Amino acid sequence: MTALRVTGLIAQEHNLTLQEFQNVDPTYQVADISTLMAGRDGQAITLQGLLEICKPLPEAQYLGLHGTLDDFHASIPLAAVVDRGLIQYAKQGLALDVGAGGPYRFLIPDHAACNTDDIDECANVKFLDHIEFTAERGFDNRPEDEDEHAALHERENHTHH
Ligand SMILES: Nc1nc2c(c(=O)[nH]1)N[C@H]1C(S)=C(S)[C@@H](COP(=O)(O)O)O[C@H]1N2
Ligand SMILES: [Mo]
Repeated sequence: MTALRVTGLIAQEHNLTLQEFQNVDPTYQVADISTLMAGRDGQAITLQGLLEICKPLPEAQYLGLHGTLDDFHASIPLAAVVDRGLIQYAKQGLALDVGAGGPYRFLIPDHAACNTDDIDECANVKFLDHIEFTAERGFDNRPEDEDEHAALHERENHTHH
């Protein structure tokens, strides 16, 4: 079972397993993601829940979202997503498989359209296996314009669908 590695400016590093996600306090559970994001489904914890577990240091200002499988990364200001970010860990109660963007996925309700803002749809990082808290903006290879974006989706269609 793949764990989510959480590192950086936090009290203690973590390797969160599916079971640990399932056992997170109900306060931080989202049993049905579609209630927050139309058209999506599955189970998540809120970013608030992750912060409660990992206790970031005051210097932690950015969230590094790493998808190792396809080498996709985003680094976004923590403050901008602190009250709405989600970490999806399951679909229909089962571990998220790669076809569904697993093992974990970052999701942002009310994100901006691709390439229009820091907090855009592109930051809904799939294949998420590592979250890193940093003081400064970290590595980010989200597409920067429409051409890059189109090329990325073209690649996606060949490799993962
Ligand atoms: N690991 C990874 N996550 C990713 C991407 C990617 O190529 N790799 N594409 C991003 C982009 S550009 C968008 S717009 C959304 C698309 O999410 P969807 O396939 O669920 O619609 O996923 C984002 N997350
Ligand atoms: Mo995107």
